[in-house]
Order: sequence, then C-alpha cells, then structure tokens
Amino acid sequence: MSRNMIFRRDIWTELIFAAILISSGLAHGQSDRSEGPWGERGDVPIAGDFDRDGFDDDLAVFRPGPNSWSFDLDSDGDTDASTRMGPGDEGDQFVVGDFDGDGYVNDVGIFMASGRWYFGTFSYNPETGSIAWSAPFSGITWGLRGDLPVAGDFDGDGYRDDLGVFRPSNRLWYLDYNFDGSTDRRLSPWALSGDLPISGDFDRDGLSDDIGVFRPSTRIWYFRYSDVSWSPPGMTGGPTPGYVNA
Ligand SMILES: [Ca+2]
Ligand SMILES: [Ca+2]
Ligand SMILES: [Ca+2]
Ligand SMILES: [Ca+2]
Repeated sequence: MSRNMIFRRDIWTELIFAAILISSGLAHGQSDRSEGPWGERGDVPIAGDFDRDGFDDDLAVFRPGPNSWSFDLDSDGDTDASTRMGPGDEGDQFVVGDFDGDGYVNDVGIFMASGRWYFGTFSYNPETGSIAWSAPFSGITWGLRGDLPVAGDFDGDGYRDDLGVFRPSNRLWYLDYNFDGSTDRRLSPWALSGDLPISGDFDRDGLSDDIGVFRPSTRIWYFRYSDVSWSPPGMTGGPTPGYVNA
C-alpha cells in the first residue's frame, strides 16, 4: 500500500469519526446533565413542581394510548409515581403553571385541538407515593386549532397563571392574563412558522415572562425578553378581549 493510500484512509477515518460525532449528538451542544432512558417514544413531556418541594425539577410524561401519566419527581430517570386518573387525550397539548396561585407550579393546562382549555392540579402524597388529579377550575375556549400554547407570568404579577399561544400562520403571540379566556395582550409578529414556543425567565429578572422558540430546522433557540410592566388584566389597551377567538 502506497503512502498516499494510507494518508487517504486516515482522512476517511477522520471524516467517518467526525460524522459519528455529529450524528451521535455530541456536536449538538453541551448538556449539564442527562438521565434515562426514561419514558417512551410518543410520550409528551412536561416539567413542574408536582411534589411541592419548591423546585420545578419534576418531570412528567403523558402517554397517549393508555392515557397515563408517569412522574419522575427528582429528574433522575426513575418513575416515582404514575396514574391513569389524569387529564389528556391524543393530540392534546399541555402547559404547566400555578393557576391556583398557591405558589407551586403544579397545575396543568390542557389545550385541546378544538380550542377548549381545562385546568387541574396534580398532588403528590409522599406518605403513600400516590399522585392525584383534581380539576376544580372552570374551562375556557381560547385560541385556535394549530396554536401552540405556553404558560408563564406574562403580566409580571408574581403568579405563573398566564396563558399564551403562538400562532404559526400569522406569527402573532396572544396572551391571556389569569386564564379567563380573554386576550389581554397581542404581541407583534415574532418567530417563524415551524418554530416551537417555550417560556421562562431567560433574562433572569425573577419573572417567568420571557418567550422563546426552538427552530428544529437549524436547532437554534431564540429568546425574546419581556418588558411588560404590570397592569390589571383587560386594561392593557390591547385588542378587545376575546379577539383571539374571532
Ligand atoms: Ca419539585
Ligand atoms: Ca399551584
Ligand atoms: Ca401572572
Ligand atoms: Ca424575565
């Protein structure tokens, strides 16, 4: 074998190794931690504080089909509780917030394809290891089919009880403070159709009032910080309440 052949083979080895690195996800960005495998293909993930220990580090997955929920209450990749007595059906989307204002992010909003929302709370009992679902809230109709929901503290009142939807068709974001089914604020177009919305406190000002998107085509994440100063729901000078349903 000539020197040239050996050199070429080394180049190929390098290229194949690089391709393996890229396809294995190592080049996709550094993680601080990874756990699992936990959950199954097709599961819908959420995160919150379902054990009410003050940390929003609990994972849960909704499994369409059996319509069951599994919980990993310390995100270590082990199931700590599960129940079939929870919300959800095929095609539902979920957001997590503090809709009852008790200070714990353990309430779930269920956004159905019909535009109907309902809300409830997962309560974990550490004595029995069981988790219970209760839904004392009234439901609302808000948003349209195809909207992608988020939840946060968009009015900055300290409660993560506000809903938002990103509408890919017009790139508008609609916010409903206090989940009463009326649009309190409409943001200007931002992000692209195909982007997947998230919300959180990305500028670290202590309020979960910022939005973001993940763009699957490029795997880039974009963030938009909120500059909302608090004003009473419905008094924001935004579009007519209920506008989003029109
Ligand atoms: Ca927790
Ligand atoms: Ca709560
Ligand atoms: Ca709020
Ligand atoms: Ca913030």
